Amino acid sequence: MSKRFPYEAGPPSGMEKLKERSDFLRGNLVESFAEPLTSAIPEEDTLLLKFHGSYMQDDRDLRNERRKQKLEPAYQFMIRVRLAGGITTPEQWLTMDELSDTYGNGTLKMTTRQTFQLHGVLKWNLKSTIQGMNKALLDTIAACGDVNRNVMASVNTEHSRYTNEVNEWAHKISDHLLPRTKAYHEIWLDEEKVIDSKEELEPIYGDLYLPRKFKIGIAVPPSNDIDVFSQDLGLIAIKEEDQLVGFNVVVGGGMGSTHGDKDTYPQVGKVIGYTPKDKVVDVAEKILTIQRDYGNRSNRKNARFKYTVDRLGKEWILQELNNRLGWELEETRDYHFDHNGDKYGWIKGHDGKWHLTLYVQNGRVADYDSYKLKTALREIAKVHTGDFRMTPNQNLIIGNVTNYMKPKIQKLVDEYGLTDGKENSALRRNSMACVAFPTCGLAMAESERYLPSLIDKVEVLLDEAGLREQEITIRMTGCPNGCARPALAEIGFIGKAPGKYNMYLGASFNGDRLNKMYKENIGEEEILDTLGPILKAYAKEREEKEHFGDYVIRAGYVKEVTTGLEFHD
Ligand code: SRM
Ligand code: SF4
Repeated sequence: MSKRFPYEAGPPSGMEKLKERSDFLRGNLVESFAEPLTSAIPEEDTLLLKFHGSYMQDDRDLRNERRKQKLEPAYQFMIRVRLAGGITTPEQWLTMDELSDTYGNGTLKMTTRQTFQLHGVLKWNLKSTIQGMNKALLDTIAACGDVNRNVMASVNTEHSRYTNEVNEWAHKISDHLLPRTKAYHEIWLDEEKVIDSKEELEPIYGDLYLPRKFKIGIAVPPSNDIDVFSQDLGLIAIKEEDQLVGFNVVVGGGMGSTHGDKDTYPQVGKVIGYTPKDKVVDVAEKILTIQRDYGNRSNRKNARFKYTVDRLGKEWILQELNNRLGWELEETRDYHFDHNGDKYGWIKGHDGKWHLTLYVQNGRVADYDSYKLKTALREIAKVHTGDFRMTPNQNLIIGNVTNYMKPKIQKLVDEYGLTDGKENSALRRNSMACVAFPTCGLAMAESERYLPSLIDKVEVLLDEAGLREQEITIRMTGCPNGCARPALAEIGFIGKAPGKYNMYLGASFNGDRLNKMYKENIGEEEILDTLGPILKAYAKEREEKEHFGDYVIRAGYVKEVTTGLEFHD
């Protein structure tokens, strides 16, 4: 690979070479999926498959048993839908529901970036699954891979006037930054192979795409539900006289790190200016191309835009952006965030339509013994005339319900006992956990399957301290990649080994400050022994309206982290 970019950190990584020879993400995917002798595909193809929205995984619960029986691991595929802004129609919901039963493991996972994932799809069924989605006008292109991922958009229904328009902007940005290769259509949808001129094929990305994944999200203050400071490119909607006028631009956030490697860290994005709304697509493109040209293509652990921004400085990024735009970003406009969680229950939108935010534990839509959530949502989808909105906190909004339909939806909600979470502690309502075991190949500890039972026990401590209704954010991940954005939780847990977690405290309630490690590698007993006294002290000593994350800093439990560079100190 010849020198193509202004910045070279070293020899290109293997992934760069693979992208280059992949013929615009085709690789040998067709042949590998046709191979009948194994339920797996070769490693190189697993890497390219990500750009098509799917990961090869194996059921980790079965690994040891299968090894003993000398069987290959129980290979299966996870598939993620591309869904900017997280809104689907009832018909699309029904399609996903059906596909999860026909080809998946019978559950739907609503992700921390507002989309669906199916787990447990077998190699032989992946194409049919994608074709099934296609019939419902859903696709999975660029849901994963070194490209712009799902663009998030606030679903804060209290400010529905803006969230609807913001959702449209999320779509415009997403569409503009979509890879143009026809590989997806050929491989999965059997469309004729198109011979394009290579220069025209990927005008924004080029054939090497980006050095790493790239994430964009749009927040509508005062809600920071999308965690705007965790995005590679965050946009903060600015309103004037009841109109959306533009966006503040935030660059270089991210959550992932590697245990024990101080060169990797979570980071909060930096606000660099303001763009009028009609120029935001151009701004997004130009920022993405700065990362394309200056990102680290040698070491994937340091390849995210946050490292590019920290290496070059936000002033340099702004200057380069202005040069590429041919005009200058304006001064940052005032904004204020007061929370990064969801608001539950019925809320009336500006146009008189209703939105019901339901609490869905860790985004897993399934039928449980005494809680038939999946069936209930299917029945609602059959009659619902509005939409479904997946929130950035893994919850679900039954959106755009008319006055006429509201009692009908409420009847189904009551019949199935669906919850808006109000009977839970405020801590549980503000909780998130990533998938982790058994599907995630990178998990070091349980997350989604464990956090609910840990919260049961923390709720006892909260009751003792009189804090059941105190809003505190708690998030857990099974490894430091940070898929549930744990570094932005007032109480964060990051898995280290089975049953062991690092515990972090001190992030802000509105998602603008990172937390800091308080205890390393502790199990449940120590977690509870540690948290109990701190919660009690908080209940006794807190100042009026003081949030838990602010209190633990004031009381000296942890130091304030103002930049990710201090995260490991
Ligand atoms: Fe993630 C990798 C699940 C949001 C940072 N993430 C993975 C993989 C694909 C594991 C793998 O590479 O083999 C996980 C699949 C598990 C499974 O079985 O489904 C996975 N990530 C998820 C989801 C499903 C978690 C969830 O419970 O909702 C989220 C899907 C989002 C989506 O719809 O697109 C998810 N991942 C995130 C977020 C949160 C966000 O984007 O707002 C982050 C932190 C933000 C960031 O990117 O900095 C995140 N995931 C990562 C990383 C670390 C990336 C880094 O550069 O630091 C990895 C590992 C990697 O890329 O090498 C990863
Ligand atoms: Fe897997 Fe780690 Fe992401 Fe959790 S944080 S889903 S364990 S990669």
